[in-house]
Amino acid sequence: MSREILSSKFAGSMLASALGDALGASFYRWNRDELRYTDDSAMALAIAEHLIELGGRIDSEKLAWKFVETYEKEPWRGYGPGPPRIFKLIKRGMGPLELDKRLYPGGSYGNGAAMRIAPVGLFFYDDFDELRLAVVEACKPTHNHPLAVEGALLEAASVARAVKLDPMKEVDRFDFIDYLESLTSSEVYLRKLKRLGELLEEEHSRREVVKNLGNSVEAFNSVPTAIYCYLREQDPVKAIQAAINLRGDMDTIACMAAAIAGAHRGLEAIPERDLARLENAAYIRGLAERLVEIKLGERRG
Ligand code: RVK
Ligand code: MG
Repeated sequence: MSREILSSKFAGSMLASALGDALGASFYRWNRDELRYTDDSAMALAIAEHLIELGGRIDSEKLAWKFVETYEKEPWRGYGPGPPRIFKLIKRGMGPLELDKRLYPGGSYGNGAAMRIAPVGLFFYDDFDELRLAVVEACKPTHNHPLAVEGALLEAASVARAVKLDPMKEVDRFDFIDYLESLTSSEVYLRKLKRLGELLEEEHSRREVVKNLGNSVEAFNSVPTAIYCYLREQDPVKAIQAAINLRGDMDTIACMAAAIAGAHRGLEAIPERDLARLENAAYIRGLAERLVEIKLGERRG
């Protein structure tokens, strides 16, 4: 793949996911001129900055502190209930890892790990073993339930797979689902991956899609839904619209669906007029480009 295409895919994924997050979050707001993203993108950008600072590695302890710093700068971004409580415990010296296990039995299975994982999927797109290790590290500060980690792995692996696709061609949906099935062992994800393949075969009502795949904050009720929206539409803006139509935790589902679609189609698939309204778009694009430079060995962290 040419450098130009890789660069377009990294930028396309990070900007589309922030756009999906912001459009999903602005749905109920009267002022839709300004597109403001939420905790999903704030944390994804923190991971991207962390990868850049460490020259292409994830260190879970340092990342936990990075999340604390990111939260303290902008606590109003709309975080889920768990992370702010975890950040307080870390500040009190109780951490910095796996404190979600004090809040939820077995740790959190919220979608908060999957929603922020796209930069990991991009950076490790060509090495699945590295990707898997980096996903586990990126989950440790806040989401240690196996279903959260598996959801984050499925999202990251989807982004990675999409980077490898020809931006001008349609994805083979069933090949994509087979690949994801080969990565997961848990009953709920296997069942939902199978079901989403069936749902893609014909038109279904919103109610039926939500009933089968879910649209709520648990990883297993949103990651398969995001993959469904991507595979159905394949274009970032249409995938975002499909996710918003499902309501529920639509900012996060749109964010995750668009991260995959943007990695497939690249920056060119995102309309300029939307990017012009997205806060920090130039900064996000710059981060994506620095990730490419580190990936290609053009610069160190
Ligand atoms: C508003 C039982 C569990 C659980 C477990 C449930 C923000 C809890 C973000 C918990 C994201 C919720 C979204 C979210 C999620 C998790 N047993 N219930 N073991 N583990 N839950 O608090 O960062 O939007 O009801 O870790 O994953 O943008 O409150 O939050 O879309 O899942 O919230 O889990 O964020 P948390 P999160
Ligand atoms: Mg959010």
